[in-house]
Amino acid sequence: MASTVKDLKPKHDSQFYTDERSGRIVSEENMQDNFYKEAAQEVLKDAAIAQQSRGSQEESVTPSDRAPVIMSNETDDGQSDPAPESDTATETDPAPTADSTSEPDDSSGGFDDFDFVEAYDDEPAGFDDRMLSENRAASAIKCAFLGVGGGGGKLAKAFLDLGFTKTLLVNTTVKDQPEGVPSEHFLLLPGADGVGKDIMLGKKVLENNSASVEDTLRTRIGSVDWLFVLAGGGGGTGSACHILQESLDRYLKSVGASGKVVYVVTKPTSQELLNPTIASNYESLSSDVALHPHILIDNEKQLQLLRGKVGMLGLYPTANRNFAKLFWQVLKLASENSPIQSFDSKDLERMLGTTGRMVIGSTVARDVSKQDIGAMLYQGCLKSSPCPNPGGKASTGVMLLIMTPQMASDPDVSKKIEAAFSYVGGRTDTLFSGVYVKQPLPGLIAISVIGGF
Ligand SMILES: Nc1nc2c(ncn2[C@@H]2O[C@H](COP(=O)(O)OP(=O)(O)OP(=O)(O)O)[C@@H](O)[C@H]2O)c(=O)[nH]1
Ligand SMILES: [Mg+2]
Repeated sequence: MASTVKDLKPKHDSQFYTDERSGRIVSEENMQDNFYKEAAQEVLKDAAIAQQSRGSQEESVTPSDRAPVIMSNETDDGQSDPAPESDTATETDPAPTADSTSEPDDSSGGFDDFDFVEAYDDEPAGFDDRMLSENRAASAIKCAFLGVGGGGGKLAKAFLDLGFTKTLLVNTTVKDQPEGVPSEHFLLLPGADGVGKDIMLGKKVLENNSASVEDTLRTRIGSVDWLFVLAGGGGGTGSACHILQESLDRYLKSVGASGKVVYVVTKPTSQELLNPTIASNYESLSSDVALHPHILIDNEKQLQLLRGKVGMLGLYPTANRNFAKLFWQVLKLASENSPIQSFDSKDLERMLGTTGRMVIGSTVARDVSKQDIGAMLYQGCLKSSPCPNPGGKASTGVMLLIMTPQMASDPDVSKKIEAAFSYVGGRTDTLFSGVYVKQPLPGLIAISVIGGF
């Protein structure tokens, strides 16, 4: 078309023109007539050439059918390229049109009869290439970790480092993202660059993005039974985490989970609690999670246990790692068989599902010949626990003992172990216990979890 316009240059005045192709002088009216005729002929000629070059398969395709594709593939000289071939746009597909409301194209003939074929080629529902790989860390239950806010994210990273790949960190800023966390484990929520300890803003941002969190859990974490939500109490983001409860429940339900959301939240240090905002944020979080299964980590107690052993920089990373390893032992031992007494996944699930607060701790008894070993193990677990002391009688308890083969074959030790179980059993309504044999060990190791207060 463009070449036809160039050929028809005005020669005289506005009423007569020379048609340079024929050499004849034509009136303006005739010229316009000829112009449109020639233009139409040119278009038909172009279309015929294009059809030939595309081969016989496209004979039924008219230039107008091709229009949107041609437009998008126009080359510098104004000529149109054939539509590019790709895996998704095959020759049998009607060319995509800009107008989505246009009538369906019947020219595809019988190809619609086979449009089911690709549906069977698809990956099964639920597959997504953003899906995080299965946890490498051994565990009796299928679980995931969701860290909310700066402290929550750092705690979550400690589990990721152990091999719990089903870990996601959610925050309102990238600034307190722990180092060394691959981006696929991080979800940045838009709406604020951190919330500066403003729990109301934290709740607003989390609530506004709850659908995105839910969706990301489904696409990256997928099917798990238990979801551990980790948060630092006192800040504005982590302390707001409970606002996600409804979305988290919906996610767990949608993947057919048999477990629940379990919160792991930290209590600020004594120094931090002097600040009224930190204190009220923490109060708000602890009352939000009170009626859910939860573990409270006492930062003051935890840091006191480490001060003098670890420098300032290493305090939280070491505390986080110690807690993650302790908790992991419980998840892992429940997956192991014992020749003596097993604590199985059902016992673990009963423990984790208990409403209220849980206290987890461990201790080592180097001298197993002592008479009061039962009391020693129980008190030792509480004393060296990162959690605040239990308040009242526990409804559920777990006592796991790990001993060497020598200890396991010593009748004297066996008697004392019985005493240890009855000591703890008397302090909880239901006690689950397990005895595992391993070596080398620094002594008799006890891990206890008591909960329901
Ligand atoms: N155990 C533990 N506690 C931490 C860690 N980092 C921070 N905390 C605690 O968590 C509290 C809240 O801090 P952050 O988690 O950084 O706060 P946030 O949730 O990001 O909230 P904003 O920064 O206000 O948006 C702090 O006052 C600390 O007591 C950590 O690595 N481990
Ligand atoms: Mg923060």
